[in-house]
Amino acid sequence: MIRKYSFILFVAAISLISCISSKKVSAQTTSLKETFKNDFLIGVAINVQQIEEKDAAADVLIKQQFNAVTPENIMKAEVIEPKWNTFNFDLADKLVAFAQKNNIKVNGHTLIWHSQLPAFMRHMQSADSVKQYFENHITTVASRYDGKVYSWDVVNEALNEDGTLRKSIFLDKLGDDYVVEAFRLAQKAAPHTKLYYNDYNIEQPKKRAGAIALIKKIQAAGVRIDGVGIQGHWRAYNLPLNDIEESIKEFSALGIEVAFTELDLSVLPSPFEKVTADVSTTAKSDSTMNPYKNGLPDSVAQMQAKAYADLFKLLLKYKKNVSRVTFWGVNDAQSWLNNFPIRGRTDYPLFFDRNFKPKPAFYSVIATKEK
Ligand code: 9MR
Repeated sequence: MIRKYSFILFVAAISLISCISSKKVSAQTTSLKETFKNDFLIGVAINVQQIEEKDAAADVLIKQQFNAVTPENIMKAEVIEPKWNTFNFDLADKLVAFAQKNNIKVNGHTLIWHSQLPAFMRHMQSADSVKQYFENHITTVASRYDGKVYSWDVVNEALNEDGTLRKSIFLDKLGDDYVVEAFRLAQKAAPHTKLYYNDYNIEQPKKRAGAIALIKKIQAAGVRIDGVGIQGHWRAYNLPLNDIEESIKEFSALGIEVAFTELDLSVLPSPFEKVTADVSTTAKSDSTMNPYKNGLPDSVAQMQAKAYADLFKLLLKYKKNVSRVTFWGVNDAQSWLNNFPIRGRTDYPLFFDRNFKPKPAFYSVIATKEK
């Protein structure tokens, strides 16, 4: 009897060990950054826990899989300059030290954005004050990290869907040229850092045309712009591959790099016909809007794997033009999409699941290189 039970225990222990180690081996044997090392950087957005190395499972993956990081929130204005001319560089300094130690490049996100502004900025009336803030913020932050940050999203999301400039405190108080001026200031403060314009939906024809006009305007002013960041918040079941290809061609023709800066492919139904990453957008939920709260069906995981593989095949075709592909979060649990545009859903947009285990999308993308 005792022998029988010990055998059962033994078998259970062996299968547990092999289960744990097979999970580990599969995560360790293949690495995205190794696989694509001759093609483009592979980045990931990281949060405070991850910067401070307090998230052990994420820490392993970040170091093993990625050679670029973007701070998901901590370099945004409300965090880094919470009070007028009072800067808090603690977390950004930690991020830079973490990246240096692990031979990872940092993309600074972001110097000028209409959203997540410090409270003191939101109701500023005088154009002079906005100008002072604008110059001081860009100069102080960009110069502190010159060369330590590999690239900056100098301006984020300045465009409307029709390609015109978005209404914001900067447009309102500084006028049409504020984007050019942001790049001029960044160029002066950070001569050793690449300068990018970053936005969502700029693969779409109208918004893309607006981005091209903006980039041309910066170039015509004799100001440096090194690249454009297409955010890449898309839906796995509706990936705009043709628009993405057209965008790579058209942006590259301007002599700049193209990066995919915030990639995630949602598998959830959207309450909107058009995709948006505008963080102020919200929608109400109903039972049809959260179909996979108990797990991701294999058919959906496979559909997503195919979409990611199709995307990477295209990016490999244009590897000379594509500088970096950054995922917006380490694993599905971290994704902003669990709360956007409907709060409290369960989305699965990334390569690693809630147990940090690689999903079919991870393997299908690795396979695009295995021929
Ligand atoms: O992922 C970020 C989330 O944690 C923040 O709450 C949100 C607030 O604005 O910003 C998210 O990141 C955004 C990025 O900075 C700019 N493009 C859209 C991203 C997703 O909203």
